[in-house]
Amino acid sequence: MQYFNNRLEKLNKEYNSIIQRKNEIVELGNGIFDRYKFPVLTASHAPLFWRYDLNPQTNPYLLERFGINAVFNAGAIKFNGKYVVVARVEGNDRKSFFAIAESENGIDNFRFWDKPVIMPETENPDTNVYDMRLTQHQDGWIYGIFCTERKDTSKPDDTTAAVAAAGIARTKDLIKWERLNDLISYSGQQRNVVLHPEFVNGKYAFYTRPQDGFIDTGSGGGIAFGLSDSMEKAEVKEEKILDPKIYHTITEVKNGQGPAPIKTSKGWLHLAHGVRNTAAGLRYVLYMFMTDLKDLTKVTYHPAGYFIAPICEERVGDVSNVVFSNGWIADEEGKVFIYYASSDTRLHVATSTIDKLLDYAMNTASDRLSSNKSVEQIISIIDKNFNFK
Ligand code: M1P
Repeated sequence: MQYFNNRLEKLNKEYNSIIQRKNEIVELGNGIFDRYKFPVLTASHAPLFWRYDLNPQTNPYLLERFGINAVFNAGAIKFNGKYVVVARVEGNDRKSFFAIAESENGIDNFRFWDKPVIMPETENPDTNVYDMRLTQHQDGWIYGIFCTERKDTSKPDDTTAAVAAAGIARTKDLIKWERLNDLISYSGQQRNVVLHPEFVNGKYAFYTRPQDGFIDTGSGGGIAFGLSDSMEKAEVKEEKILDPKIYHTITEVKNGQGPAPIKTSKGWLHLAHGVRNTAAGLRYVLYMFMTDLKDLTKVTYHPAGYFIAPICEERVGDVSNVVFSNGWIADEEGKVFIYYASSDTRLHVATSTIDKLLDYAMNTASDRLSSNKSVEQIISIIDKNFNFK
């Protein structure tokens, strides 16, 4: 009993120190956004009462009974005045599930709600669910669109064969979720599907990511846009590529929409991820672009290269050299909280403002697709600085 109590006291102390620690901005940066010293959510943020049987009669050694491997890719929303994220929590058993954590200020003291989300299933049960994008839609519902992954039953002997589709659920309170049919599309599999917050010509609008296989997006493609008459039976008959993958850029292998875009007076601000291959494996970075307020398929600004790439500790984890984002919050004061995960392991926040992000998106040159053109670009900045007195 003494052993049990000592161990519990130490575990509680460690947990509380993580939950209560203050976060702080890492000085200087690039001016576009601020990074923070500590991740906002990690596996260690999972409450002890999720992981341990706390009864000394049934668990005298106080052994962990349900290990949490990682907490990462989170949808985000400002809800009842709190900064709320719906994180992808992955157990030691490799299954992901959704759990909600909230914070008063969006940068620290995130605390999980007592129980993970109970997500109803369709007639075709999910094997694994992850990467929820939250959209507060004009129709009054909060939608969560996520990847549902199932065994590819057409290849029974291949234990790695899987099918990815877009699962859809909606809620009013983030507690009770109504599961709707998965999105029907006609371009193979889907991951990284996001619901646009407004009706478009009376229809629901989706950002999709057509892909030939479970991992590979195949030839062509990119982030696409399509319309559906309803959410109850969501079906996108036609997907129009709005942000294609491009050779020798950060999106050469694949890309995907991040969270739902933010509406500004100058256009819709988008956050997305781009993937390229390297000798060390795939490298995921985040980038931004803007679309026209009226024509959502028209890209108006597309700064070259990445917006956030993994650095330092962020570069290492279960899937190293990855940053991924499926959640951001623009608050009433014009501050933007970008929740990004590093290396499929932990969740961070970066903060900026709408004004700074617009300045970045509208005044950073786009990728002109050759070394020569990049040199022209940097020389134009140098010359302007030399002539500026
Ligand atoms: O492992 C990196 C990411 O891989 C997938 O993203 P994408 O479909 O664009 O390749 C997702 O599984 C994502 O969760 C993961 O972070």
